[in-house]
Amino acid sequence: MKRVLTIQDISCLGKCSLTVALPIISAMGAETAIVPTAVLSTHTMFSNFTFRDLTEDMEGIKNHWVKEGFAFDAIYTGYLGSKEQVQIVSDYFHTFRNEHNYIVADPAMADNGKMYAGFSPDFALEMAKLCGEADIILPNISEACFMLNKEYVGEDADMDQIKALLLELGTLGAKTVVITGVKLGDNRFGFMGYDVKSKNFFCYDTEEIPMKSHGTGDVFASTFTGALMNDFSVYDSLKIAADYTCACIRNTYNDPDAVDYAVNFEVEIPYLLKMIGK
Ligand code: PXL
Repeated sequence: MKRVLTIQDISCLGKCSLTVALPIISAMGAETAIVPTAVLSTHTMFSNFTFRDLTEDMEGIKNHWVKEGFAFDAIYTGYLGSKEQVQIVSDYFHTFRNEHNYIVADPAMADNGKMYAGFSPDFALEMAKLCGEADIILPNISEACFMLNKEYVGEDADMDQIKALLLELGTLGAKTVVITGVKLGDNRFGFMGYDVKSKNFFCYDTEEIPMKSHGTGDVFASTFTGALMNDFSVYDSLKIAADYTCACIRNTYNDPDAVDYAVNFEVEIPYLLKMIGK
């Protein structure tokens, strides 16, 4: 069985980060090891959330695993709580990178042109360095702009603006750079990417559901990592992630009882498994 290491927070209630990554990657048939970076009562869109920083535990976990000789088929990082944690995650990359594994970095830190609570723009520059050490990066438009220290281009950025961002992201060091949440025509929505070595751009779109929700970036990145672990190519894994994320948003949009802080990813897991032939 393939083994994924995912490094991100536990938001105890809120259906994001580890409470999304664990069920999705497990359902897709890969073992998931975790390094929790912090424990929060909820994600940071709620007011007055608690936050327990777990930085102190991160090195000890790594050192124990080195002694045990553990290896990972993918390392997937999401929300990190501080610049110090970014540095420790970089050490994880150096320690566990090998010729066969994938390093996937989702620089979860901003949306709609604004950094999440508690982050300042200089955090994004640190995150950009970490993204340079990954194989594949998955920022949204806001995160791409913050990492490049550029003015926010807006959610309606056109393909030329996104291509310019991708070219610049491509200089950071990752092999494949992808921007998620891109408008790709009337009522179409998806991702655009750039393969640095071949200099090829690519994109894929799904129906645009007129609803913004929380945790969709985590659903996308977890599904992408899970699909890679099922031996799909990078592009096919991105497509599977886009189709599943779209289904989750659609389901939530059509559910009058849905919560307003996350998507109904649970009920679409059978669809996801069908897409990957399980
Ligand atoms: O979904 C990304 C995410 C992860 N973790 C925490 C968050 C968010 C988004 O707001 O607040 C703690």
